[in-house]
Amino acid sequence: MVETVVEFKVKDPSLAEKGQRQVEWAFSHMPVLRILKEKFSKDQPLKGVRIAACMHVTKETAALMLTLKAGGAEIALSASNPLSTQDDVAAYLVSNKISVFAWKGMNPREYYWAIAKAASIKPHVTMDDGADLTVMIHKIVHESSEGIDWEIGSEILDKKMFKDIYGGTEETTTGVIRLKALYKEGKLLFPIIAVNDSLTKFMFDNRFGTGQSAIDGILRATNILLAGKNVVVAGYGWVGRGIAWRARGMGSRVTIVEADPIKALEAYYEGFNVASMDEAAEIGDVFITATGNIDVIRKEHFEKMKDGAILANAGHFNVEIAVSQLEEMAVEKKKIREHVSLYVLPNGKKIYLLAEGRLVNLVAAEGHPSEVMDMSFSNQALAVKLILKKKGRLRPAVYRLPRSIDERIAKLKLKALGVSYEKLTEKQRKYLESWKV
Ligand code: RBV
Repeated sequence: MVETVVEFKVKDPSLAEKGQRQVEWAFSHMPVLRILKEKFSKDQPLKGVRIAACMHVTKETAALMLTLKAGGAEIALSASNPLSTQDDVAAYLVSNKISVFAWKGMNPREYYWAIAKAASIKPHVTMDDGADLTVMIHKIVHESSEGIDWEIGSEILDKKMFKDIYGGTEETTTGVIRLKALYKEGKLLFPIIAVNDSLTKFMFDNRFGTGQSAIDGILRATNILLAGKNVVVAGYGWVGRGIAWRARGMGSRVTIVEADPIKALEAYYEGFNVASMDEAAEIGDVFITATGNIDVIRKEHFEKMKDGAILANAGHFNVEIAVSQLEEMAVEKKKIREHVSLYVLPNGKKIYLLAEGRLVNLVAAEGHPSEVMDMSFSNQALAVKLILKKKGRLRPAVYRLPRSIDERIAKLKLKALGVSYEKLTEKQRKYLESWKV
């Protein structure tokens, strides 16, 4: 037998055994993905397909990668955040002949180098969380010569490597926004399936997943008592909603800051305090951003904050809290716990920043629980299968998965949970369809 050797760069390959136990734990909570893995093993729908993936290297992502591999795919994986990699999991994937370029604590150059290495597999399919991989590929093909990603990517990549791409998938809201912008500019090169936009993704992962994991990250980083605290949540999309409801459940007084008047009104009638960031800055003990936008908390807000305010971000990029402004204002900065940095302002006030303003749930905790990632990553696996089925027949645009896939995943999940749902009788179904003019 010929052994295939895969190229990789991880922190420590000897962590593989520990990683294996983590991945088995994740799989044991991912019944839908387990069913798909078995089916993929049998049918080999991804045989000979090369996938370049840029995802958080977690135990759940490992379960997805092993599912794709079971279906016959060849995979190269890089991290989608410099701090979110679980090093033991990365090692375990390498021991399974998956090409991984990821370790916790990469610097920006290493981060983009790793993405370029994953892209150099000459992919048929791309899989992204935040669109850094897809954007790098577009910069190489369009020869845009802009930014650190192009600079590093162009040392390793060549536009010819990307002529066989059938399509790509995108996991998260921010990535979908970026790719839709590329499409609008007329620059999108291949079809993208916005996995984020599946109902069985965003209603569960974004809401219950982030709702729990962001709080988990804040608690692991600080060990504060949430009961009685004034918690300010910026953004009342699916992520903000999840965080707000969970913080309320822990006994916090929750204030929502929202720029969309309809969402602000919704938050108000759901019983939350609603305020501008200017107002909220003065009352908050803990601030959590979940907007997808830049400078949501900035200089004028830091100036108004109470002594001891704690800041965390749950959005994909580290742009929501204006960290560089905080750095400029501070007269002193020091790390006081693993994921807590103290900034002292000229007036002596202390502000604590968690996880450097990066995704607190993936940096200070383990990301979303496996149970919700089960549905997100089942959507990913089926999206890859769909890209192959439709190969050459989808024009470059951003697509959603069909409703039938959402329903299939929901049904499998309900079955695994042992929950029955109601079936309409023929008479009921006809009744609903009988309203005509
Ligand atoms: N996310 N992945 C995990 N445990 O692997 N946790 C969160 C995990 C994803 C989630 O789907 C979200 O859309 C994205 O991270 C934000 O980067």
